[in-house]
Amino acid sequence: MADDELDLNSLDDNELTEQMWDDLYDGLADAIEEGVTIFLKRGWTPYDILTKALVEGMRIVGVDFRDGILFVPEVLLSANAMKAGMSILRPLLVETGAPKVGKMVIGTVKGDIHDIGKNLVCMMMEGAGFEVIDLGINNPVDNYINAAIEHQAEIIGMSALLTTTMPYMKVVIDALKEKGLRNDYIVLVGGAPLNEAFADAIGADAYCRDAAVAVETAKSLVSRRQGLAQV
Ligand code: B1M
Repeated sequence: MADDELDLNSLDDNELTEQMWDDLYDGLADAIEEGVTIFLKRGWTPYDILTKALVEGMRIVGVDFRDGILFVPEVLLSANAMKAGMSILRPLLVETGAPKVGKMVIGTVKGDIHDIGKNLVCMMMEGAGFEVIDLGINNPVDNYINAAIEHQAEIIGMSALLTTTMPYMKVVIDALKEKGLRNDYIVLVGGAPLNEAFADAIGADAYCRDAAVAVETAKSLVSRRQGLAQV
């Protein structure tokens, strides 16, 4: 290590958390990987590392992006660093011997290429025992409907991060209605600009504020549906 290089191991938990926010801001993927590894060695849960170090760091990036202090190329580096950290946590979050509790197809809607939040939802859902079919980004209606039919999913999940792309969720739900398929699926929606009122207005089953809420909501709606099916 060069003399002027910071030894992340020497930082206490609070200092390391703040250093990781800085490293995420600066798009330093190697440093993020190192920080994640140190926290794991210190006994932090993958979920705490995700939410306290990575997601919070990305929130800070978002504020300066909004205010015109950071620009797309810099935010792409931050996103890249975030993904590097997530890739270490992914196998730990999805480790589960539990039988599959349900199947979800999920993707970011047409016109939208944000995928970090959706990827987090995928990881947490897999960790909770769901089988997840990840459709990626920029999905037109047919991608959701065809995949849901092909994989016999119970849940269709949609993510949107832009106010200009969130209305597309209604296009998907309306297409399900037109095809007489709406009641075959639980439709969950999420993404920073959404809220419960929007989810109600477009006819989704639920708005999920974050990945943990997505898991809880999916579990409760799937078990309610399975209960109804047995009646
Ligand atoms: Co974009 N961007 N971006 N961006 N970007 C936002 C969303 C923005 C709010 C930034 C800002 O101005 N503050 C703003 C949108 C403003 C608006 O619509 N009102 C914005 C903009 C304007 C843009 C561009 C238009 C910029 C430009 O080109 N001039 C452009 C659009 C490109 C496009 O999609 N067509 C653009 C591009 C990009 C990058 C490519 C540089 C990069 C994306 C990289 C990537 O995803 N691979 C990027 C990023 C990183 C962001 C911010 C900074 C961070 C998003 C993120 O990853 N958050 C974002 C600012 C912000 O949101 N604060 C911003 C962390 C993630 C963990 O949270 O995604 O909210 P989130 O996911 C949460 C919950 O929302 C929920 O659970 C997740 C985990 O807890 N959730 C779900 C999400 N999806 C769910 C689905 C579910 C359930 C829950 O289904 C069941």
